[in-house]
Amino acid sequence: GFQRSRHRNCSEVLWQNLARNPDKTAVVGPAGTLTYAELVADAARWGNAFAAAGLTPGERIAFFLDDTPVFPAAFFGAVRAGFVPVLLNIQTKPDVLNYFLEDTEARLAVVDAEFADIFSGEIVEGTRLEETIVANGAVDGEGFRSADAFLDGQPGELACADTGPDDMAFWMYSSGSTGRPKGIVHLHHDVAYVQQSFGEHVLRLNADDICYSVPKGYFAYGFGNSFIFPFACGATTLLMPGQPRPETVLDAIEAYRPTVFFGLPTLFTALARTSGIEARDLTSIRQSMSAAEILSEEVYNAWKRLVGHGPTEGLGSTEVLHVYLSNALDDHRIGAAGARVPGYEIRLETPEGGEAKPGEEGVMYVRGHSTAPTYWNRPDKTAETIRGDWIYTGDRFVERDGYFYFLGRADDLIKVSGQWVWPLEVERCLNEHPDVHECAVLAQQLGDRRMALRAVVCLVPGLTGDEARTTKLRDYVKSQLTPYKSPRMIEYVAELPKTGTGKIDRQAIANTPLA
Ligand code: 3SK
Repeated sequence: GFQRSRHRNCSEVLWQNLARNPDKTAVVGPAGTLTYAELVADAARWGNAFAAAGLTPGERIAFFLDDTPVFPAAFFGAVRAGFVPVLLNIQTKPDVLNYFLEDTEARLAVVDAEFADIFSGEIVEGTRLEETIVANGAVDGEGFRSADAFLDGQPGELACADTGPDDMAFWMYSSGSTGRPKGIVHLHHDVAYVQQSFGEHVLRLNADDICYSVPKGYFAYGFGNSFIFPFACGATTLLMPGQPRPETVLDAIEAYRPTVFFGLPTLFTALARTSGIEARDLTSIRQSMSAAEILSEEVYNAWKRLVGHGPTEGLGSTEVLHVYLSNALDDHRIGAAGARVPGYEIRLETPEGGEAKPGEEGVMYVRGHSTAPTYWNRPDKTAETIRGDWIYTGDRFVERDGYFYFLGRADDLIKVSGQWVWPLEVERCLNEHPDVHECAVLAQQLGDRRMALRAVVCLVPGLTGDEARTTKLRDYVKSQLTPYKSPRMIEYVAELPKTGTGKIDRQAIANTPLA
C-alpha cells in the first residue's frame, strides 16, 4: 500500500548516496561535474552557511537559480538545515519578484550572477531582504556577497535539523493565473512519495541512467526530473544552464549522451522540425518523457522515428508536485494524458456533483500523499483548490479504458508551452496598447492539439494591421507580461462582434475559423 513517506527530511533523497555510492557522478554539465560525495559536501556547506547567517528554522530563502550544481547543493543544504527554499522562475519580472520577496519574507536570496542586478533598488526596498548571495560569478555592491565568501570555512558535514515528515520543506509559485501567484507549500515527505509513485512505477530509472530535463529545476516537473528521480536511484543528472534552443539541446545530447530525456510538447515539436536532426546522434536516449500538454500524433511519431520510441506522456501539477496521470513506455495511447499513476486517486465529478462514469465528462480531482496542504497565506485560494485532501484541478476529462483524455478547462485558463495563461490577462494587456481600440483574446486549439492564444484586434482608426504591427503588439505583450503569454496569432477586424447587451461576443469569435 501507499504510505506517507517516513523521511523526516527530504534531503535524504540526496544524502543516502553518501553511503551508497559516494564516488558516482551525481551532476554533469558545463557548469561542473560532481560526485555524490562532492555534492553532499557542497550541500552541507550551504546548509551550515545558512545557519551561520542566523536564519531561524522554517525561514524562507529565495532561490533564483538556473540549472547548475549550485541549485541542488544550495537546495538540499537549506532543507537539511531546516530552512525553506522558494524556487523562483528566473524569468520573473521585477514587480512580481518584489511581490515574491514580500510574500516569502525572505531575508536571504541565492541568485545566479547573471540575474543578480535585479535584486536591488525598488525591487528589494520595503522587503525584508538583507543579503543576496551571488553564485556562478560575482557582483559587487552593497547587499551582495559572493557564494565563495558565504561558504568560506563552512564544514562539509551537516547533521539533519529536527524536522518531521509533515514539516514545510520548500515552496514553488503557481504561474500566472488571475491575480497574484500563489506560494505552493510542499512538505518533507512529498519528495520520497513522488519517487515511490511516478518514479518507481512509471519512470523506473537505474543507476546507470543520465537524465536530461530541458524544463528547469525551478519548475516542479524539472525539479523531479533532475533532482528527485535520479538522486533517488543514484543516477546522474545533466544540468544545462541557459535558454534552451533546439540546437543547444541537440549539442548537449551529443556531448553528454543522456539516456533519459524530458521535455514538453513545445520542445518535441521544435526538435522534430529542426532541419538536420536526422544526422544528429540521439542513440544514447532510451526513454523520453513529455508532460503538461498533449503531443500531436505527428510529433509523437516523428520522435519515434528519430530515437526508436515515442515520448511517454504524462500530466502533473505543482500542487501535486509531479505526475499523477501517465502513459507507459510500452502502452501509449495517442491523445491521452495517461492512466492513473499508482499512489494517486482520481475522481471525475459531473456538473451535477456525481461521479462520472467511463465515457462521461467530469472535472478532475486528484488525491495522494504528495499534494500541497495549502497556499501560503491565501485561505481563499486554498479553499478553492485544496478541498480536504483532494486537489481540484479544474481540468475537464473523459475516461476510456482507464486512460484519461483532456477536454478543456473548467474555467478559461489554458496551458501554452506547459505554462498557465489566462487569456483575459493578455486581453487586458493588449487593450492598454495605444494602437488597440479593442480586442479579444481566446484559447485556440491548434491542428496538432496544442493550445495557443489567438488575439482578434480592432485597431484605432487609421492604422493598418500588417506584419510590423503584429510584431509590435506581440513584443508589447512580451515586455509587459512574459514571452509565452504573447499571442501566437493576431488577426485584425474592423469591428468585434457584440452580444445584444453590447459585450464582446466571444462565442461568435471562437466559432469563426482562423483568418
Ligand atoms: O504537467 C505538468 O504541468 C506538471 C506540473 C508539475 C509537475 C509535473 C508536471 C508534469
